[in-house]
Amino acid sequence: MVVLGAGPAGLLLGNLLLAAGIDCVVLERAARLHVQTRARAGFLAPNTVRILDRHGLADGLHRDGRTHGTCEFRTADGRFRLDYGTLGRREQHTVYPQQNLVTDLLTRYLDAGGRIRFHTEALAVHDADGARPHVTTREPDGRPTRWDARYVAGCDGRHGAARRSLPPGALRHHHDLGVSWLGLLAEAPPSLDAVGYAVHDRGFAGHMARSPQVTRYYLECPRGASADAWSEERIWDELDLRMRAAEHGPLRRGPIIERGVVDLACDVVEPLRHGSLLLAGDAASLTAPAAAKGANLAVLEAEILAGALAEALTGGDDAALDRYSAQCLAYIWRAQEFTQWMTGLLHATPGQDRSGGSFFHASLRRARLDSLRTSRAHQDWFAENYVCLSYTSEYTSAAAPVPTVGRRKIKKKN
Ligand code: RFL
Repeated sequence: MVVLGAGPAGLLLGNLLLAAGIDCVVLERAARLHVQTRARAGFLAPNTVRILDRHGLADGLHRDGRTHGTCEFRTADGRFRLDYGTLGRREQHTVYPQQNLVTDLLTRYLDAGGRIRFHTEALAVHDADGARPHVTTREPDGRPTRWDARYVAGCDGRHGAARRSLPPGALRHHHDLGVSWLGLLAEAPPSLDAVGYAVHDRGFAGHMARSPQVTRYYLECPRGASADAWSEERIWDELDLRMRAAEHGPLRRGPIIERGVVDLACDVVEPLRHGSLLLAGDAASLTAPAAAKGANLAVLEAEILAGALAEALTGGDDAALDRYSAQCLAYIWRAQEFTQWMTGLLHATPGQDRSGGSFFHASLRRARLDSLRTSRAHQDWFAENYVCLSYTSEYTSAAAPVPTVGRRKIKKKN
């Protein structure tokens, strides 16, 4: 079994396969240090925590993570807070930086004897529909190498080899949200005890805690803008303006330690299985960061895939693998739908500035925010979708049982 990519999806899958006694190797293009320090997600859904708990992989997040259940919207009409942890299903996020989760998963995988090759770039997956599936790689010294495998898990993100190797018939539903964000990490404590969403005529601004020392900020910026064009002073002044610091209190400034422009886009590959090649995580679908779904989907899909692979490889039963794609796509489309809604809530719709469109759409957005501020039913709906991936009876009843790390090992057959 070959797993491409050592992100949350690939490393959780590696741990679960190892626990099932399935021989696997993880191939990772980047260096170990890069993988362990890449700052991205931070808001883990309760279902993600439950999955990691189920497999004994949540010690780090219980030790160092913090639960979080409030968000604040700031608009020209004032501000309001939603204690989403007390609404809907009454569940909270756990704030735990993705690089810490990746480090935990990698450490456990290596401690359990897992094989991983860093600096090894997968070039392509071959013969996924045939009798001799294999992966070709470029080794650290530049040599091409071939890895034969019964199954290949494509967990190598949106630009990885798995996506490039899809057969011509595979569908890629791509949707450009038409908005770009300057994503920033500031070496500064959070300025609010809530996720902050500022809706402003100059564009969206966001505030999200990562740790007591580091905070993520976002600034909507024009498409094609360069991250380096923004001086630190300009960034903080713009954040102050859009977050309405003069009215609601100052932001705690600090050096900007990371910056990059993200063009908000969503896409979904369909189906997620092509013979021996199975996609999970960002390789399967990309969600814009507005609703913090990407890492959570990656963990959910890795667990479902691990169970299905264990049944196929140790029990000789492919039924769960056959269901894998449809099962995950149900969650993916729900996450996409909410992300789309959330993106619409936070931005003016680009390209609608002509013929009074901008006023019309700004007014719709205002009405939507007002409904969220005043309607308990709307708030419950928001909380449920914000914090959860939809729980369907399908997942709880029909998912293949998943081997548990640190518990009884399933005997390996092949
Ligand atoms: P990853 O984490 O991208 O890992 C893929 C790995 O594959 C390697 N790779 C290859 N290896 C071998 N051969 C090749 N040809 C390869 N090509 C690539 C890469 O080096 C990498 O190590 O994918 P995975 O595991 O699917 O995990 C997905 C998540 O990383 C992603 O969805 C989230 O970070 C999205 N996201 C968020 N998700 C949340 O659930 N909550 C959040 O709060 C949240 N915040 C964010 C985010 C993404 C962001 N970016 C990247 C736009 C904030 C930001 C700024």
